[in-house]
Amino acid sequence: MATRRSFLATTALGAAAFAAPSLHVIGAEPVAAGGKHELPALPYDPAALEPHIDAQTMQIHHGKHHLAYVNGLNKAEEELAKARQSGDFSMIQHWSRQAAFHGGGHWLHSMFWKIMAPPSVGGGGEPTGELAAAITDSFGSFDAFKKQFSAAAAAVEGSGWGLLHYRRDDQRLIILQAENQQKLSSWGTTPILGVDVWEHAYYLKYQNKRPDYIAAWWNVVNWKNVEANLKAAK
Ligand code: MN3
Repeated sequence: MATRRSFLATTALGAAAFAAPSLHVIGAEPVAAGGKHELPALPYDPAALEPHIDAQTMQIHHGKHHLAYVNGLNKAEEELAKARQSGDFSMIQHWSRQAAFHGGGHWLHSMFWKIMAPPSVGGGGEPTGELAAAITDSFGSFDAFKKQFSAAAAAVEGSGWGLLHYRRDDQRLIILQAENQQKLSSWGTTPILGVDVWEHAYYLKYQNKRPDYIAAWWNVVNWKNVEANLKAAK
């Protein structure tokens, strides 16, 4: 990425792009030289989202769980490269599944950190501008959207995510669930907001009370970055 940034900084077009909201707000950062995926840094201190999300949860979630998805994705891609070299595809089912699971985890967590912010620097409240208009168009009102999203996230069976997607075909926002990191996906849609409802995201502070965690999570949503995601998805 350093190479790309250096390149962009030296061109007029790059200077304009660099001043705009991050081109990589959504999902995973571009892979570094050598083609390996890397754990992105948290954009704030692990304690910054307290009291809504506690520091220890953030440290374990980012430093252990997200890292495991990065490593798992790299491993799956290495094994698929080996299979292409050897011509032995006997494990193709396994490594394809691993690539989807860990790739989904890396992408969604990379988005998740960026769509949150401490309330003191803009987290929480309600969206404005283009995003607010899109939510009203698609769901009737922000309140109706919030209720549907909260209900969908709370009702995910087992581990997964509540996700707001932008669908290019009809320019609408839709709410979907994901089980694990990748099941129940649709096509032609891009997630722009997500809440992680795996137990590792809330168990230390909220125990079994997933709806309480979701209710608190709204206080740290970074609507400016969600709006940037919407613009990037278009
Ligand atoms: Mn997680």
